[in-house]
Amino acid sequence: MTTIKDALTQQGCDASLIDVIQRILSASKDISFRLQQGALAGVLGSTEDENVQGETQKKLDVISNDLLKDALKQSPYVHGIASEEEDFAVPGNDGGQYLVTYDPLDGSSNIDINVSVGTIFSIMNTTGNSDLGEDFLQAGSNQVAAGYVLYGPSSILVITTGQGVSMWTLDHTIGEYVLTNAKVQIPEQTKEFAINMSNQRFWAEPVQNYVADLLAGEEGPIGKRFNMRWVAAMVAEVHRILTRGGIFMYPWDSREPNKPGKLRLMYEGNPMAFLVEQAGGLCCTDKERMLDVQPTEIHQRVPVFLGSKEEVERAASYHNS
Ligand code: AFP
Repeated sequence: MTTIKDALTQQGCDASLIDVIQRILSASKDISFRLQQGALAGVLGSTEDENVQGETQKKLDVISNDLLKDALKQSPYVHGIASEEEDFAVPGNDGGQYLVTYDPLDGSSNIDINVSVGTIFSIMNTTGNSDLGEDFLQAGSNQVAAGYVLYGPSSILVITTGQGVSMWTLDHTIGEYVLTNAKVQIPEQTKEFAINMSNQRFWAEPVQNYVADLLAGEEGPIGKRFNMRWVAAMVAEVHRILTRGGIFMYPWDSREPNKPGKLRLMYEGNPMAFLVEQAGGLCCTDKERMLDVQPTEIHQRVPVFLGSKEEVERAASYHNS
């Protein structure tokens, strides 16, 4: 049986990067178990606290964040950590080579209704910048690895180190991730889109026009009928798209006009963009390729359009016209 360590070694990853990834996976197994225990583990519901995003923290947000942070801080190879649940960058080991960003539990508003959530992670090299916060501000094209663990009916790891995308299912009988798809490819075309339609009146005109044309179906300019999905967990939407194609959008909207979108660049947009591009899809903002965005702050937000190549190109054309 191919282990994740074998696969990463075959992809040319050095032992230090494999150590970091294995620590993330170790924490993910603990998170998976606690989610499966659900109410029995006494971890459902919210805390009394808010994170830097101004969002109420679920108990499992905090638990998952601490599991990942504690695991990574024990690695001699981790230089720093940035998490959705941490206000500032967390120092690791001064001599470490890698910077790790993560969303410990994406989609956590799904926890209490027993719907899929996930851990999203991204790994870059330190630039040697003595200011740790500044060190993280690298374009997504600098990532050396990225992935997520989707905690659904099964727990599935999806990962890339720049040599394509592979999927691994957690076998709880042996406590290991087992290879279940060695080369993930996103279909270039799709008939499925994902967006939170309740925000329709707040979108910019190009998005209103594009989605209206999706809804117009066979009689509209796109000339085919579309289906819609919305799981309210980016990690589940991306997994569906990696599995059968589609387009996922979280655009800017006028509810909070000073924010470019809801999703965060460093631990949602960039890792998902790396995965989607490596699987033959596209990922962009309303202006540029996601992996080209030059970050200005760790928790910055971006509008996100990602998925099947033909459909993302079509959506981008509405912004260019
Ligand atoms: P939570 O982690 O607060 O549940 O937000 C999840 C998320 O960041 C992303 O995973 C979803 O795609 C998106 O927000 C859902 O946003 P809406 O609740 O506005 O639909």
